[in-house]
Amino acid sequence: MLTFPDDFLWGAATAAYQIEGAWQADGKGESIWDRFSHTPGKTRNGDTGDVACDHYHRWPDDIRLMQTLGLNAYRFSIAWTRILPHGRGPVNQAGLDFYSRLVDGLLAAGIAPGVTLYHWDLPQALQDDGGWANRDTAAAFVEYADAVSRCLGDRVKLWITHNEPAVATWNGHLSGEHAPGIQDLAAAAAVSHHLLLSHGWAAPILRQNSPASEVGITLNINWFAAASRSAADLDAERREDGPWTRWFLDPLYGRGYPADIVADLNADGAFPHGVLSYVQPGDMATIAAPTDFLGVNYYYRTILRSRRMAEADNLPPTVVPGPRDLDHWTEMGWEIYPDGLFKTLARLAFDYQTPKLYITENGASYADGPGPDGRVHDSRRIIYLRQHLAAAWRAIQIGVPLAGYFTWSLLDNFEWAHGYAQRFGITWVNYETQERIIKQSGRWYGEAAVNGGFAPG
Ligand code: IFM
Repeated sequence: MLTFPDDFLWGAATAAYQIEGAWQADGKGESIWDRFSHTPGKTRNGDTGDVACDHYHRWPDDIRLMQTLGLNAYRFSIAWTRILPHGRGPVNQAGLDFYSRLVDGLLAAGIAPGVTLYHWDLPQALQDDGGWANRDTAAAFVEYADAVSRCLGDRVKLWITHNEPAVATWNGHLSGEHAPGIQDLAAAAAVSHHLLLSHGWAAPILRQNSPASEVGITLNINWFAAASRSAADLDAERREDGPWTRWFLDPLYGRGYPADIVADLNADGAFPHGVLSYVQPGDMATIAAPTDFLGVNYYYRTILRSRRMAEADNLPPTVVPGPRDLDHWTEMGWEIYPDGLFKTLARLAFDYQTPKLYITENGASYADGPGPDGRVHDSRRIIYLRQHLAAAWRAIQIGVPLAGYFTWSLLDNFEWAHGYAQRFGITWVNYETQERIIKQSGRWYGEAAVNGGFAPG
């Protein structure tokens, strides 16, 4: 039996835009994801989060689902536009009431609420003023954090300021595959800084309004590995891990922005005034103020091979393709590599000396739906969860301060640019009828939660 600590959090995670629907209900304003998904060609099949899992109306059922599973924690995000429809200004009480009812419902069910304040759905009104590239947006975030934590601060256990700022930065402002769909390296760099700055500014407010809670941030940290020990391949690894991981981790842990990546970016020619021209005195200390925990979203490994034929070449590294069978890769095309979770947790604990860690997301996309018996036999997801939880358990054995695990996701949901084509849930959702069916993986995970561990498979 792999037994976890008694107070370990066994949870599931979701995000507002991916499950709530009700995109215009009760005074909610428009977000950048509303605008983006309503723009033709931006998401697969033109899918939107307009209805999604209709969680806005079905949340009592979804709490019952978690109770049936035996979970003791739930991580969800708040839609900024329900609270401040235009980003700042008067509070929309109906929006706050919705989350207040949800939190009360969770507590009544014995489930600890963990709130993410920003899971990518910026108010469109703030985007119209420059979005995260504009420093004022960080100040608006503080107003929003204050309004939410004044209301929920007496009941929330975990506050996560941001979810995966790297994705909001690079996918939203460099590749443009996510909202707001911008492709501008200089803007992206400023966005990353303002996201981190807003975290640093909001953390003390959250602490003040919610003294009994823990405050942190969630980063997506996957495992990057060089295809060989050659200098060129090691450099390819550095060039991926740098912007995706160290660019965010290093400032948060007092190391400043990594000098090698600053140099790479400067070499790009996109920064006439230098890469860090948007950094003001005091910012780095604000960003590095200690937090209670770091949230880690881990999914896969990427193996990198250099394409540089000569030192002067500036070709981006290439990803080494794998066999792509579904026993080794999920339907997202992500390699299954549980050891990467173990190594990531060890890296964070031993290199960055993080005080406490939560795995705030981990899971797999497989399309399995109900079989003739009405059940969803998603055995590959069970294997994925078992292997990753075993890696987490091993990390605890070597001294990593891991305090909880939230699987992604409680429900199948809107997977951003992939629309509804990718299903990550431990609960299957029929998007026509909104019926929910707990998958076999959900049953397995629930049993592990209730027993505080599981037999190694
Ligand atoms: O669905 C996303 C989530 O919103 C953020 N982390 C990764 C998940 C799967 O892609």
